[in-house]
Amino acid sequence: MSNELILVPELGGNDAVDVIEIVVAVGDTVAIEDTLIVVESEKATVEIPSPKGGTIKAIKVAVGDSINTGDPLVELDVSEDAASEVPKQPSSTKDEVIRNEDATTKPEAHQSKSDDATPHKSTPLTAPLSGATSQLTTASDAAVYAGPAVRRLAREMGVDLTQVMGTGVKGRVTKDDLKAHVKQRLSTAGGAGGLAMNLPVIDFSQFGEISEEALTGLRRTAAENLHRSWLTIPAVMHQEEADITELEVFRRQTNQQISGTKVTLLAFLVKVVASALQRYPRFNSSLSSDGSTLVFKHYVNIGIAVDTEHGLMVPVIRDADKKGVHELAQDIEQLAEKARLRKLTMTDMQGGCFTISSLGGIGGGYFSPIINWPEVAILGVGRSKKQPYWNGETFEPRDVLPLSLSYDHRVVDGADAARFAKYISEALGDLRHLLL
Ligand code: CAO
Repeated sequence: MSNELILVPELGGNDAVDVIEIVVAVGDTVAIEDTLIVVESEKATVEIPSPKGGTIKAIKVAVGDSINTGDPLVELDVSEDAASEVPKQPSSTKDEVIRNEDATTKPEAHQSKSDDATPHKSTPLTAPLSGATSQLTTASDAAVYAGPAVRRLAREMGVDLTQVMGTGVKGRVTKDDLKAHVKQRLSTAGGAGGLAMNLPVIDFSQFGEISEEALTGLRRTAAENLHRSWLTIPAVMHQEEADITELEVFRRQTNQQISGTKVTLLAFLVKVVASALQRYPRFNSSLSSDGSTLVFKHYVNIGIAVDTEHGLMVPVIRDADKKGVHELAQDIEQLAEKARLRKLTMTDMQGGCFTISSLGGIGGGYFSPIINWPEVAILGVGRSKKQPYWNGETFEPRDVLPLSLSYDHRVVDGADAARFAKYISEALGDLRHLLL
């Protein structure tokens, strides 16, 4: 046994690199080529292996340190036994172990620029030893058999690597394993919430007085659904405006002539969107969960976001395309009332094809609504404003409605979105478009 100071090996570059992970702890026994630390440069993540076997006596670097070739790394009590020890293999038998044939060669840093799922020939297929002291990786994570690129991706995604089933050589966790794990988590109830829970715990009381309120089941479910949509849908927001001056005159006249439920702007919006969904069927579709098929719906059910004191609810107006504006207004009134009294049933909230989120009664202009998965688009409606419009001869005051269309770019192209939004704008501007 002899104490040796292990230095940072040749890293193949002139610049300093940052220590992002320390995968050993004082007292750990390491074999030749076991990873000691992981460093990151602008170009790559690199595992630095031990050149000898032995027991870690001291660690000379910390996470976040900037280090160079030749800097002290660890103090190692080199043992003959440990020096000849076969690197540890999780979930493998001893005769399956793959090791560096030339244990006496100078260790090289193991570089992985993108996907390091396939191990380098001389890379030790070892899991880092237990007892990691890194702030970024938990001790149990460190015992998982995965390369630095996968570890980095797991950190970015907030995934606990110990929960991921490795399908690579000797049970190594690959990027595909990580993606499959995330996909599976997202497809189960609570998956997105689970990811959110990996965020660091912050004690806000250290900055001032606080109080707490537990999220209701409804708000938790909404949060999970919104988080899943946010994470999984590549959404684009398209802005359009509609001149609703004539529509508002017509609506007011209509309300003077009818009794009972008042016809609101939202009822007209539902009517016009129902027509747009029939003309542009991709907006009335859903992507299959494996992303290989588009499911077109031959019915038109439109969800309306309702603000309640218990949180956001989205009841669904069925067969909106078959209903007149007055009947739609009655449906909206009834569903909004049920939502506020918490009397909506599961059936009331299922089967939507497209959602309208109207904030116009409250205020606001353009905003970025989050798509209500498995739908592929949502229309956000702000408050109309009187604006000066040039009619060719003079400016005249017009009621202009801001429309924000978020759409899933995997399903809908930008040009389709522009046509869809333009149609809605034109139809709101002149209801005769519905007849064409
Ligand atoms: N511009 C100008 N005025 C508008 C308007 C708009 N875009 N939208 C509604 N108004 C008017 C209505 O016409 C009505 O005026 P009148 O009394 O003169 O007719 C008044 O504002 C109140 O409308 P309302 O909001 O009560 O009714 P609605 O049918 O337009 O909306 C509902 C019903 C249920 C959608 C609405 O009450 C609601 O809950 N909105 C919030 C939705 C929400 O929270 N979205 C965010 C989801 S993401 O967090």
